[in-house]
Amino acid sequence: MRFSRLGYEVTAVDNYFRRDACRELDAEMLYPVLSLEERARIWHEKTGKEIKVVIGDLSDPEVMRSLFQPDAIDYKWCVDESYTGLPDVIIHYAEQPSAPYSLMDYKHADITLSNNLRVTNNLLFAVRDFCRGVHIVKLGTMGEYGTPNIDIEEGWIEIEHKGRRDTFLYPRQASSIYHTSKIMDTDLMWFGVRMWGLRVTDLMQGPVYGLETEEIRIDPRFKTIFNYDEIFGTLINRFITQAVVGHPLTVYGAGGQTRGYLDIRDTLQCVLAAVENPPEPGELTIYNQIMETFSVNEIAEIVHRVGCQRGHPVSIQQLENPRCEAESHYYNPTYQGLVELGVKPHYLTDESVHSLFELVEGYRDNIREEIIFRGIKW
Ligand code: USQ
Repeated sequence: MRFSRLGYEVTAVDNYFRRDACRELDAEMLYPVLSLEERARIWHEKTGKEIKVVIGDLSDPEVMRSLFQPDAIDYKWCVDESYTGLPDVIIHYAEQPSAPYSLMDYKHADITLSNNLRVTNNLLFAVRDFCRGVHIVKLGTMGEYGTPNIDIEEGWIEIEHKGRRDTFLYPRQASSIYHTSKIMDTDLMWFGVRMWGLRVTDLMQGPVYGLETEEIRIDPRFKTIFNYDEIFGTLINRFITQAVVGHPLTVYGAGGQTRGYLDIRDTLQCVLAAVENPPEPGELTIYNQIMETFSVNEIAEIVHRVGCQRGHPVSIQQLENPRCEAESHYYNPTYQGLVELGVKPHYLTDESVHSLFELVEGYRDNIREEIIFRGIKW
C-alpha cells in the first residue's frame, strides 16, 4: 500500500502461510484481517490505485518462475508502452518468521527450513534466468549475528590475519532454526551476487512493534496482522497485550536479553529507503534495521509504568527461560546506514507506548489469555 500510494505498480504474492499457521496452532491474531484480494479491492475503491494480487506458494519453483513470464500477470493497465511486465524491485518477505515455531518439533523445523531456503533459492534462479538487473530487497534479521562479545558491524567485518587483510560477512551465530535459516538465506544471496552479479539489499531487522501505519488512516481495514501469542507475537506487542488483559508480563529468564527494536512505521520507511538506494550489480548491501536497543527488563519497566498510569494492574513475572539464549551479554550494534539514507526514527517513548495501549485496549475482548504462554522449549 505504501509503494502503491507513492506511484509504484505493485504486485503482491502470498500463500497465507502465517494466517493458516495461526489458525492451525490456535494462535489467532488480535483482530481479523481481510484477505489480500479484499484489501486490494478496498484499496482501489479508496485510492483509485491498483495492487495486483497473486495467491501462490513460492517454494514451488514453477509458481515462482511463472511470475516472471511476461504473460503471467495482466499488465495492460500500464500506460507505459516500454513496460515489460518484469519487475524493477522484488521485496522478499516470503518466509516463516517465528523462532518458537521453528523449534516446536522436527516437523516445524523442517517446514521453516524448506519454506525459507526454497523460496530464496527459487527467487535467485528466477532472477538469474529472467531479469538479472532487478534489485532484490531481502528481509534478514539481527538475530543472524547473535550476541557476540564484540561490536556488531553493519553486515561486514574487515579481518587481519597473519599480516593480510580481507573483508567478510560479519560472523553469524543464531539461536534458533528460524534465525539460522536466515543466515543460510544470506549465504545464498551472497552466492548469487558473486556468481551472477545480482543486486541485493539485506535488511537485518530487529523485533517490530506497533500497528499504526499511515494506511490505517485511509481505512482501518488496512491494519496489518497483530499477534500476541507465544509463537508469532513479538515482545513489545506481547507485553502491551498482557498488560491490557491483566496477565503478568512474561519476562524469560533474567531479562537481560538485549535486542534492537523498531516501530512498524520505521519498517516501512526502511524498506522504502532501501528500494530508493539500490546497490550496483554484483553488490550485496546490508543494513541493520533497528532504531534503538533495550533489554527485556527495560521493556517490561516501560510497559509496567505506562500500564499502571492507564489503570491496568500490571505485574512482572520472571519465568524459567524456554529458550536457550544469553540472558546477560554485551550488545553494541551499529545501525547508522538507514538513518543516513533519511529514515526518521519513531522512538519508544511513554507517549508512543500510551498510543499502542489505546489501540490494543480497543480489542480487549478479543484477547485470549490461554494463548499467551505455553512454554515451547528450545
Ligand atoms: N521474550 C521474553 N518474553 C516473551 C517473549 C520474548 O522475555 O514473552 C524475549 C526472548 O526470549 C528474546 C526477546 O524477548 O530474548 C525477543 O523475542 P521476540 O519473540 O520478540 O523476538 P524473536 O524471537 O527474536 O523474533 C522476532 C521476530 C523475527 C525477527 C526477530 C528479530 O519474530 O521474525 O527476525 O524478532 S531479532 O530478534 O532481532 O532477530
